[in-house]
Amino acid sequence: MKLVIGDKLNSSWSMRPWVLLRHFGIPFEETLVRLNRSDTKSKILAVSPSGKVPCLVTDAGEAVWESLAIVETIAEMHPEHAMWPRDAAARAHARSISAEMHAGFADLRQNMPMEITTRAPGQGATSGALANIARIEAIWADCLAKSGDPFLFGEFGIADAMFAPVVMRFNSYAPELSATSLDYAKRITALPAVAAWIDGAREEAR
Ligand SMILES: N[C@@H](CCC(=O)N[C@@H](CS)C(=O)NCC(=O)O)C(=O)O
Repeated sequence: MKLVIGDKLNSSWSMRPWVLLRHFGIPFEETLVRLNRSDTKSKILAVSPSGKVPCLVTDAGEAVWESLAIVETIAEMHPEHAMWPRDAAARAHARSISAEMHAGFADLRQNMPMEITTRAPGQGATSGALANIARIEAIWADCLAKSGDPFLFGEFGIADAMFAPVVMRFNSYAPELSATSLDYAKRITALPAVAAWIDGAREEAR
């Protein structure tokens, strides 16, 4: 199975399935397409009909695109791992917040882009971005209160992978956060799979 991704420095969508596969120790081949180059589009279109990364290419040669569809497919291929919570109500909740992340938070994305090595506290703190952050903090606080830590639904899973790039944004732009959010962000940053992605991004920045 092959995962086609963009630059680790700033391809927030690519980070999600990559971290998920890496965390659960699922073997995959990585193909990295450098973004914003003259040949970027043609290279991506050679595998991904949407012209976007990430794109998963299964062993049967089927392309799966859109990060949420990719993580759903990975979960279906590996039922031995609880990538979604086993409990039906928790699973519905995890799916809701993952879909909310996938479809929303445009102000945060636009004003605080994922640039892993950037440290610019206070930058991008528009009212729209701060409203998005308030909603994200409410989601995290609710999930963590119910799960009792360390991750949104107890063990690390798809919902956490969906929010991992948000943590990278928080690390860069340091918005004011609750202690609960800061602790969760620290746990995500320290997760070996996330640390490996960050290392890859730092390599790219050299
Ligand atoms: N909704 C898509 C977004 C994918 C996306 O916007 N990918 C960006 C990189 S992070 C991309 O492929 N950009 C290259 C281009 O548009 O040429 C997903 O969830 O996968």
